Amino acid sequence: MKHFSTLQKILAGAVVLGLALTSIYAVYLVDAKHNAEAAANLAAKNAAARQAATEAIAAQVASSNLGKTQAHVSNFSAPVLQTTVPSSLEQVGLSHRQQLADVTMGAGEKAAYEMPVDFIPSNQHGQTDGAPFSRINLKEIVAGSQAISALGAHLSAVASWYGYTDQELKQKLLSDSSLHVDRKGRLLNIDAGLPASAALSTPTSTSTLASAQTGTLAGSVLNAGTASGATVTSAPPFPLTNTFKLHSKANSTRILYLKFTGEGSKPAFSLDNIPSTFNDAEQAMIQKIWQRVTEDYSPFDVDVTTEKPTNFAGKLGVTILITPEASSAGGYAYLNSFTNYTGGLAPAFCFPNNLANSEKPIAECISHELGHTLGLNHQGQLPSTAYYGGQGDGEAGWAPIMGVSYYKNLSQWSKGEYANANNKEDAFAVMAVRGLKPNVDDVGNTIATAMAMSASNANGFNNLSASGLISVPGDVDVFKFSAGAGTASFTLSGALNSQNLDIAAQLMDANGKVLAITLGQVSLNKTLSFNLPSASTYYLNITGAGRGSAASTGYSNYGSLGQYSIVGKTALSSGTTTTTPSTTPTTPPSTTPPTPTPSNFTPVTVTFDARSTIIAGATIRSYAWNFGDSTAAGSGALVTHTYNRAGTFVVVLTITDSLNRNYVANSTVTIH
Ligand SMILES: [Ca+2]
Ligand SMILES: [Ca+2]
Ligand SMILES: [Ca+2]
Ligand SMILES: [Zn+2]
Repeated sequence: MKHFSTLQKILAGAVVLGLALTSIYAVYLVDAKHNAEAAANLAAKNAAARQAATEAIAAQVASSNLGKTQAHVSNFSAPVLQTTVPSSLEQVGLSHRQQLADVTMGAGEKAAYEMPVDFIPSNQHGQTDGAPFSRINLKEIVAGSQAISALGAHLSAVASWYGYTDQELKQKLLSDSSLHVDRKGRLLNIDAGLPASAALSTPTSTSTLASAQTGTLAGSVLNAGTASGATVTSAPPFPLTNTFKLHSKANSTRILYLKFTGEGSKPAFSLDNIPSTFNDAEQAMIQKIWQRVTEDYSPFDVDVTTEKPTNFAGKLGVTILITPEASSAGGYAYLNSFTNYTGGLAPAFCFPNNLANSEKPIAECISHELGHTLGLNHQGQLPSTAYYGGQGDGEAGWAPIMGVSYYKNLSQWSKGEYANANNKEDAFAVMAVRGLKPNVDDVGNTIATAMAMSASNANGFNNLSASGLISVPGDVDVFKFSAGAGTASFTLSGALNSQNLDIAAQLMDANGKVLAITLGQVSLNKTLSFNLPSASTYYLNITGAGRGSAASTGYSNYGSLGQYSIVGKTALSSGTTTTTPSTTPTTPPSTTPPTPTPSNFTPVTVTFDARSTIIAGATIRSYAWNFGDSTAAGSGALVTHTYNRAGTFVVVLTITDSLNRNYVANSTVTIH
């Protein structure tokens, strides 16, 4: 097939020098005039089709007179020929997002989503008495204007149950095609999934290596045959025996149960088509998904758990089922279904097979659907975007959880502060009505109520540590420590996986005078260093920061909440150290296994190699690398980059050729 003869490929590799190997990826470049046809091939709707297309292309390339060797590769993004250089992953994801509103499903298929008739979502006050639903009997689950006409005279009762005026409910139904009314008049959102073609543009756990693995690959690993030979294992954050015993706050009376084990005829979560058992990779992904959802809900007094609850007395909550399903939806949830917890059928679902079977989109889906169960509606943008895709770039690229957050690293709760937001409801106020309240503050907000950091005298230094939670906007956690004269340095880190907190810190003296602040650092995590003038007691304030313009480029501190840890080092203060905290935390310690501190982390240098790239009929003018950690862009066909912290990073390579055409590919790198 002659039209494939101009297909070329980029092989781009990652060689880790040091502790860990990261992902290997390749992308096929497509000559502009054949782009449409090749893109159609590569946008095949499932992995099998994509693999077949890949092999067909590779075979054509191999047999062409260009003499390129075939390389089998397992982790590459769909090629995207750009008309402009992408500034962010957002542009890569744009075409996918535009498909988000297009769930095509028959009424019969939707009927499978219906809850039993006795299920009552709570009303605008969080109550379930006096519901109108027993009087309503519609023919089928419907959306949009069909829903309005089907509800007919019942529309007012349904609207007022949910706290909307008639006009508001009509407007929601007409502007958000995901909003449905079931046969009993109950509202549910049926959300679109992630197209299979987007699968590899989002972080996955399939490209991670355990830090224990020390193998070093020399040279390019991207020659034929070697790419797929690089065995990659996914390290679980916790022992495998704990996979279904994870609790973020076991003693809470509020429950968010992430059910991966199936329900009735709905199979268990599975990546290997063997739903009866969970292999190591599946368990690792479950654990990491739990970490991500836990961070989104960490500000609240709620137990995010993978363990089936057994004691329901006096508890509010909801179960979300994570199960593969043959439909085009990514997930769905009944509005206000977070209510008296009974252990009954799940009113909320995520379908991993329609979420690229990948950690981040599955986790984002879970947090989003749980948001619906807590009363939250979609956050879109006027005039006609149902799901807002966010703004900003790189590590601090931001999206609202109730919009679509697959394509941005940082997902937070929002009150619609971005330009032209169609929904400015205060997410925390809405969730509070359902019974989800912020955690009691763990660390005092003032010098007078400061908590002493843990301190230990080792290696001639005073080693400090602390951890905590920013639980509401404006929460300040003040820590105190004693130190001698000399340099004091601190590393401030958010949750290890998918932090929501953009940390800010101030160092103060005993009089409250500010000595140093974190300012202008690109990372969500921060460092702080200062030469203390004398032996004394000092204070460190931690809070959540905004960044850029909440209207256009960044976010306010509204959703900049979450878990953090601090490690520090100072000169010894007159040979003694303080080890007793001055106050006892009012919140019992979480049963969450401790987050490893950054002090254990050794920077990892990664080599990216795109030297084998050829573009037919043109020469390559430039290579631009966005390493995904908010550091400066790299250039050249062969680059090295040092990651100074653990995390999963989306690496975007943009190539510009001599005809000013731009090509972009991306992959994820996970650093342990
Ligand atoms: Ca998040
Ligand atoms: Ca706090
Ligand atoms: Ca505080
Ligand atoms: Zn939704």
